[in-house]
Amino acid sequence: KKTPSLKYILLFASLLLSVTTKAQFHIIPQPVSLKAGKGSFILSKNAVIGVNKETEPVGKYLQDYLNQNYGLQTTVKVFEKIPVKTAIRLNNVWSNAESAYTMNVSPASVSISGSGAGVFYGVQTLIQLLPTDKAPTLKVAACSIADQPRFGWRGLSLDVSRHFFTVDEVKKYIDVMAHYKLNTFHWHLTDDEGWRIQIDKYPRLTEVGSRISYYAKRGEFRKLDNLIDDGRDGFYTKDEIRDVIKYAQDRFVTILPEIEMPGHSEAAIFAYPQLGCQDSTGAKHRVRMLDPSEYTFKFMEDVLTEVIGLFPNQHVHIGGDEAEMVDWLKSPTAVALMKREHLKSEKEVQSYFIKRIEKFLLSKNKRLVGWDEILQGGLAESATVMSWQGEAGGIAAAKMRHHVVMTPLPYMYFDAPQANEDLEPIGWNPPVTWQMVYNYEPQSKELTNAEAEYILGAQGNIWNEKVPNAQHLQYMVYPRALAVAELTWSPKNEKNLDRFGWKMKNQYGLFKLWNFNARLPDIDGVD
Ligand code: TNX
Repeated sequence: KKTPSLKYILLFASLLLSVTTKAQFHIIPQPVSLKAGKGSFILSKNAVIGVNKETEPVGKYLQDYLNQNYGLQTTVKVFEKIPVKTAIRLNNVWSNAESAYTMNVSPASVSISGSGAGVFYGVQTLIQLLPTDKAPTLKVAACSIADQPRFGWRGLSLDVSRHFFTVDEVKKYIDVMAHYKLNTFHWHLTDDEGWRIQIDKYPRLTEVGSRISYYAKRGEFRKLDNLIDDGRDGFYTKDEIRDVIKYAQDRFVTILPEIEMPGHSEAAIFAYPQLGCQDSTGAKHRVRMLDPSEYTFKFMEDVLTEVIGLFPNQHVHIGGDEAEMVDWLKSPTAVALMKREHLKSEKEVQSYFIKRIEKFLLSKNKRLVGWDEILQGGLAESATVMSWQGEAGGIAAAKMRHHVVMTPLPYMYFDAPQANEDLEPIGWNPPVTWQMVYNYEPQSKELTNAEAEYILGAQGNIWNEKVPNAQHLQYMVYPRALAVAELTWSPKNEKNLDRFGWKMKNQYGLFKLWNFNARLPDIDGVD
């Protein structure tokens, strides 16, 4: 018998080595560049986390994480120049690439450098490399990583109108988003089924508008579909909103508040009937549409003024979807407005409405975001379009040199079941699998390179008509949100469905550690 030549033995050994070393790095989203090193770093009790003044909050965040999840005590020390022998070093360095970081893990230490959010993202990468079984030895495989995001908008929405979620539940949602480097939390705060944000000037919005299930039960309100007793009602006080904003800021998450208009406004109209579209007899013939009256514009501007006072980010979402515009044709206010402003159709009334709100937002230094219906009748000058009815609206807007966030049906709709509908009857759209989400590409082939620059990123959406509690919410959104994280962060040429599935499976331990109820597909059985 011939013995295999040295060449083959070496080849086999190196293959084995590459498989075993690669196998340790199940990072989601996939970093831009990742090289395995030799050996591993052991994070031990009382390790020092060396920080600069700028990275101190992130150092404390890591310290809290290690304490809460592993019961491991560490010390955060502030230095002007962090000594090289420090176990974990979080260095603030200048970089012109937003959110970029580098991470080097050697048997002696972990060094993370970046600017702004970069160090925070490096810490998230480190967190994913820690074992998840509460093992006494926290071992991290040596490696060197250089990383930065592909898109600036890596979003996830939450509808708190159809079901109310508590501050703690919202925080948990934001916390897990941030672990996967998602950075935009779209907070759908108002809709037909409930108004969820305190507005001082109009107290009935929350006194009445947030207690819709109570009124529905007394028969004073449109009967809601599938009325579920618990979890329908509630609202956030301004202090609670500020608390959530701070919590998100600590995790480099921006909050995009959404106040719906001119449709989806049943809760507001129930609280302030004068807002509602009237017919010529003065009776309200529809309950969901705002009347385009001076009262309504003043009301909405007052509301937005208070919203802007709370949320420091640049964008405000004003909804704009599914307006029942035919109602306006019966409204004397709308008919008079059409005459006065020479508007030829109800779509032009909608465009007038949105443009007027945009003008107001611009006067406050804010930019308007709206669902793709805002294209109808003429798009407001500097509006950002969220493309949800497929990609057509987003493509049209990008060609007009408007910013776009891609959230198209079906890929980004997490109210759909994730697998066979018989197994998961909850939801009304056909199933959207994690594979479908993962394969979505936000920069459509129909765009030139210059037009594609207007795609800010993508976002997963969840609507909660049929989502009764936080456990179910977590189940609906994850693991599909992991696919959003990778497709918005990682380079296009790093897309790899098999590797992603394998990495996803390696997150299950983290979900358990975080007590987070994600769906756990059987990857080997490809479910
Ligand atoms: C349409 S998506 C809506 C939501 C509903 C959803 C149900 C969008 C902009 N509007 O208000 O919850 O359908 O799938």
